[in-house]
Amino acid sequence: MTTHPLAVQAEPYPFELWPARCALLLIDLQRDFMEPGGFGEMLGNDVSQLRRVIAPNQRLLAAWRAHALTVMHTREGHRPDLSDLPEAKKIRGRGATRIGDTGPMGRILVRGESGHDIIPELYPAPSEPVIDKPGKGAFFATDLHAILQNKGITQLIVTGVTTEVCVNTTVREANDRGYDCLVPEDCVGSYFPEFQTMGLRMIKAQGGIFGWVTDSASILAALS
Ligand code: C5J
Repeated sequence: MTTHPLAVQAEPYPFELWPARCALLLIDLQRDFMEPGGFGEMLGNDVSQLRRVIAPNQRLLAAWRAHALTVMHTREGHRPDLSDLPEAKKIRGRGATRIGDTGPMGRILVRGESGHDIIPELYPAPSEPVIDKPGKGAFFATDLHAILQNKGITQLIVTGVTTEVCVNTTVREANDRGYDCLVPEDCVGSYFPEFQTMGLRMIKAQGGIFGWVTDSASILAALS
């Protein structure tokens, strides 16, 4: 597509975007985290903090699709028999409702349940790989790295929820595997405003220790 990188305004310094080598990776935009009436809200979280990422993600997704670039999605969840759920994860939090129990949109974080699926606004196209991950990081116990390598991908634009948990963990995992990660701040969300701020600051600290932070408008401007 391009013989030179596109400069994207970013922190701590401009990101050199090679579109054909850059996958848009949308993390865990699942109904149970995002929708009113889902498990996230049932736990007392304000889902509007996450829903504000929908529109900017739609714009980025539309651009990536229009340019026929690589798009991938992840979902956090477990097998119906919970055989891939560590006991430590299951009992963490001591909550009354746990992974595998029945929630408002089916069994919580169980593959195949409606709450586990991706929100309709950002639903994967049939050609876009969906990575089902049992952990917080998208590289742990998945074939994400193999698929990215086979596609010649060296850069990731990481979006989704939540900023401080699955987005941050995935960016760190990707960084250790040699990927350059760019995170658009309006496309990632946290239930907790202070974690949103700190989760982004951690990525771009110390000269970009885990990657770069930008916004969707800067990416779209570079691509246009
Ligand atoms: C994600 C979580 N996706 N917070 N999960 O961040 O448990």
